[in-house]
Amino acid sequence: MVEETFTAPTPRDAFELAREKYGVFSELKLLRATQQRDEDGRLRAHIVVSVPQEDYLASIGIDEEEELVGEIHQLRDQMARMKAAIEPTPTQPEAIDEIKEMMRDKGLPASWLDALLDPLRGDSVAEDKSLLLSYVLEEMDERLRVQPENTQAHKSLMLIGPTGVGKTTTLAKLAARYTLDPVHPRSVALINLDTFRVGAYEQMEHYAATLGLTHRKVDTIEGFSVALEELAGHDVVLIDTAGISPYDIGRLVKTVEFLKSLPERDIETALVISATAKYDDIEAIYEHFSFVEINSVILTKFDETKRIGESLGFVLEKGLPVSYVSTGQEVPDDLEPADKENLMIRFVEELHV
Ligand SMILES: Nc1nc2c(ncn2[C@@H]2O[C@H](COP(=O)(O)OP(=O)(O)OP(=O)(O)O)[C@@H](O)[C@H]2O)c(=O)[nH]1
Ligand SMILES: [Mg+2]
Repeated sequence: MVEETFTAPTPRDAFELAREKYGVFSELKLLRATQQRDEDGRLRAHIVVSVPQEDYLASIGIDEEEELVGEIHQLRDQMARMKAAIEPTPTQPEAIDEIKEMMRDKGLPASWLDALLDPLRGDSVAEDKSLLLSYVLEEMDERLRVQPENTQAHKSLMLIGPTGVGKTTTLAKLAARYTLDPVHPRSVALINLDTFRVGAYEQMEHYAATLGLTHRKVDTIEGFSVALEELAGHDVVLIDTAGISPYDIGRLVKTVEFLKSLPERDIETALVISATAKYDDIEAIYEHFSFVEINSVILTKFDETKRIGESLGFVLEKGLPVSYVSTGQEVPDDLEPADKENLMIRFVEELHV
């Protein structure tokens, strides 16, 4: 109900005005009536009647539905204001989290970043993105290990790793590098332990023939021992192995048997990893070879990725030194001894991609 006032010379006239306005069917109730003289001394009656809301709205040209919609809008606005007052205003993500996300995006492992950056929370440096970025890069630079190339070492080096990462190609590049070293050319021999893949021996035979190198195909542990004995007079013996997929336990067991069969011999092992691989996959491979002592990591396919952070993150986290980096398919040109500065420059360049 809505209260409305009508004014006329007498209360009866005033009520008549109400009746005229609302008609006889509207349920009007007289609430109050007063009589006063106006400025001219005439008597004026004021009556207040209660009018049903729908009749009142109709009299001013609003139908009930419109009114309801109006009310709903009002309520919605009110609720939005209340919600805004209750909800905390979203805070800016912390600089630490932004840097972590950026570095994770570039492939660095989350656990390594957490361990490095979380202790800084609350510190004023944690608010400064460029400071944090330099801190991460400095730490990477400090922890990244490379194995300097020893051009005079007398050694046996075995390459192990997953299928197709470039073990045989890298072996050929290394063979050429050692053989053709202008200062200390060394005599190199090759051993192929890959008895699994069709064409593996022919692939090595091709490289050996090109470089004029002695090579041996070995199927058994005894044969391995004999081959090493026979080739002991060479400065460097490079040993190729079958690529091992994380699901091929048979090949893994055989490769490990070869390695463990000669405990008295000093065979260096290099794990060959493609820089195109994802961190989790690299870690799975590493776990696979966990019972082999890995002396260094050779990173291949640097030319095929813009995200070397995955493989750098892996060597950082495991504390493994990188010995060589392969940058293409060309034998022998596309191989470089690992250089910390070059690795860091490449990583920093990728931050802008
Ligand atoms: N783009 C690029 N390709 C490479 C690189 N290293 C090797 N490859 C190519 O990768 C392919 C596989 O190379 P392989 O040397 O046969 O690899 P593998 O690890 O011996 O393979 P399996 O013996 O089958 O396990 C070949 O086509 C190589 O030319 C590299 O650094 N960059
Ligand atoms: Mg191979």
